[in-house]
Amino acid sequence: MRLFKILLLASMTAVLASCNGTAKPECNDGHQLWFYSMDQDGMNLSEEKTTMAIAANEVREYWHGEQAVLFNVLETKDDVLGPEGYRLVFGKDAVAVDANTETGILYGTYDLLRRQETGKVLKEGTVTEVPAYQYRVLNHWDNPDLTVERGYAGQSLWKWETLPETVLPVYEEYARANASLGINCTVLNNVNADPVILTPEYLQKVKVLADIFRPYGLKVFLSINFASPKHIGGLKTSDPLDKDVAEWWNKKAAEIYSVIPDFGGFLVKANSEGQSGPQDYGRTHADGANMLAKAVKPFGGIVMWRAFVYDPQAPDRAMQASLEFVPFDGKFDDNVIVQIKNGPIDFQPREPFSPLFGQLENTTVMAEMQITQEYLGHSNHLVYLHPMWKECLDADTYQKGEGSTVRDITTGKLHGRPLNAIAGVANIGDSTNWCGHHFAQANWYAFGRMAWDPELSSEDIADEWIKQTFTDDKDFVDPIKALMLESRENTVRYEMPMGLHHTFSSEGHYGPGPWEGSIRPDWSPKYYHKAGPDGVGFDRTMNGSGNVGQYHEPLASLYGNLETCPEELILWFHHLPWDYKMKSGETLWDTLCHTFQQGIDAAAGYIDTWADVRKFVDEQRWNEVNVKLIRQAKDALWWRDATMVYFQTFSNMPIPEDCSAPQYTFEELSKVRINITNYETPDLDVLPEYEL
Ligand code: GCW
Repeated sequence: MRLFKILLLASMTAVLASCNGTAKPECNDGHQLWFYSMDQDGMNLSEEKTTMAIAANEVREYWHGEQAVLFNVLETKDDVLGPEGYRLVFGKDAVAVDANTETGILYGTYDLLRRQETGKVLKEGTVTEVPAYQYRVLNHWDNPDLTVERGYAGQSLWKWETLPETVLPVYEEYARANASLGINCTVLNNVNADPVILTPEYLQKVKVLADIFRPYGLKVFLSINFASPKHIGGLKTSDPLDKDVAEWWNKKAAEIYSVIPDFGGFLVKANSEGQSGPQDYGRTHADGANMLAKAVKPFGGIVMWRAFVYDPQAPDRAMQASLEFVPFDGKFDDNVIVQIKNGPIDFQPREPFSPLFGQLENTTVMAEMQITQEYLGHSNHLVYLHPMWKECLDADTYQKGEGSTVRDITTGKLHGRPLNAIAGVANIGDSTNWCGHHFAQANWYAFGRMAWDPELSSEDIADEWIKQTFTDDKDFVDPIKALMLESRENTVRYEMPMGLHHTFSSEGHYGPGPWEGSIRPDWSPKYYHKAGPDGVGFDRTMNGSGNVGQYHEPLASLYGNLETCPEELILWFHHLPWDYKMKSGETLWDTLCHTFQQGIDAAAGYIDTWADVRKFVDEQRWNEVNVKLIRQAKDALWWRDATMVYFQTFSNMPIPEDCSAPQYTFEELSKVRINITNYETPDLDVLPEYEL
């Protein structure tokens, strides 16, 4: 029937016609990001590229206040402010921006302009701001061939083939956008790293970017391939305990720093998903990380060593990182940070926090969040991710008793550690609007603001972003903010409610494929949902895999006990019969159906909300978002149909009457192929058609 009907002809025409339309004054391609309210006529970047000149230019071009703005690089250093903090001192005739460094002045300038655009300029008083994290890092999963792993916004921003000669304006625009948020580090290339990045030829290209970014306070890092000594160094081995290998890395580090004196250091994915690592030579994560750490140490560099490891033979992937890393707690050099994904599996719409945060007591650890929406509808779905990240940072690990949050562990506060960092996997590409979906810009924005101040609320960040990106009219801000704030929870509802996880189709992790098998058991959805005639869910209690035991008490008991396990994670930790009675008195089956339905209804409601605010938005952005909202609502139906009609083959229970009826059968849905290559977002017309 309708499965592959070409959809949305009407709306597509609207998009094409948008810029000729007369309904709204201006077209807007979204390129101006959150600077839109401020520089609708195009970005006026400073001609002189020093930090102070850039800050002065921003004030000259965009400050409309009556007061004069004074920059004050403090002669006597202020211990509170450190190298990046600033103080805004508001007075009747002047606003002073005080900082120890020029970078601090620049950050203060962007704060001042943000206040202007969001109505938060003070008449009088002082604001002091110091970043909570020292390293606020974007991770780009960009490849030399311009593809972006899990990128849904076009190709890589870095045009390696035309660097170092050709310098595109977006390089500087990118630096400015990051500086406006306080993001101060960028890892340019994919963690699945091509060794070519460390060749002299590529280092010259990297240097050009580093030079452009420097006045904006943005430092460059590189992901390295652990086997580089073999691939590009002509050595027979990459064994970290081999003298020649260590020497090769020492020399390579010296070479990099001679080209890029403020180079940040290395990010490493080792012995994970086929990447080489120290275990190839019978060595440990600590051996590998420390060898690299020693190479960059003389230059002030650091090593971010990822803990994203898992093993196809392991009975529970959620336990693997802890099993591999806890034995080396306390064995890492002081310029190594172990980089841990927020959850123990892989950026699912909801995971509990990774137990490794609580388990490593003598190791510096950082959190890795995913800004790109690999598992949350790519750049087709509107999902505001800050609530998901904050859920992790606010989680209490009980490492040193109550109050040991992931936030306080990773900011260094809990242990008084000087080195601290946070990373986000970028959602940026060369598409005109940077992120593929106009609302995905909010996630880049929110990551930056969170990295500066992890205590900011999701609501305040959304409020700021909306006012700068669209309008500060209350009739737009209120409904759109409410929509954004609900959107993550709602995606959980229509994709994987109640602790279900990894029920994706292997085709690009876009749509559902809960029935799929795989060459590797841990790449198959069945490994995670364990649906069968007896029920559904992963038993991670002490009678099951024992994963709950990796959490400190009282969490081990809380999660392990059916009475106390939060229902939003119940199928993450427990395997339950289909007719299990939930606290509400409903069966598990009915609750699953109703939760999906809530997600479906809310996603359909976004379309109405967007229609209601149409008059506030230019035609181009309104249309482009509208097309995607329609797809999102259809995808919600697709997810429910696929998951529940497949589960029905085991439960034999009916979809409750107060839920909408599935539009396809299991046979029809299991034949859907969306053929995504190169990690792109699928074309809308290859997705199953749905009636809304
Ligand atoms: O989320 C998974 C992705 C891989 C990614 C890997 C990782 C860069 O599916 O594409 O590889 O995680 O984080 O290393």
